Amino acid sequence: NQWGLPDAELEASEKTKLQPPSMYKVVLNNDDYTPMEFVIEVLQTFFAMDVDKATQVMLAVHYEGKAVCGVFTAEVAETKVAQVMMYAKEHGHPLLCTMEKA
Ligand code: NFA
Repeated sequence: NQWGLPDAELEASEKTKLQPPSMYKVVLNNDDYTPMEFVIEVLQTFFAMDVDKATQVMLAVHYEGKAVCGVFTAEVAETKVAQVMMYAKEHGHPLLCTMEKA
């Protein structure tokens, strides 16, 4: 530890300092049916991308199978996934959005 003391002599507070939150990648997965324009709209709407960035990410998903849309804390990542899945379902598209630990 930073004090050069045995761990047993550290104050409890030294071991219970708040850790940074775990971060999660939100991932879009390719499919054969969702229109490219719809994926671009999703990336602009839920991930604040401009049309050029959204097009790049959409094409990365299309050609590579999946791509990361952003990295967020667990609660934000869960919300993004739920919003994208609900939006796709509402529009009748099978687009799949998932999250994985960063
Ligand atoms: N592969 C889809 C198509 O050719 C486009 C797509 C891109 C779907 C990214 C899902 C994610 N219409």
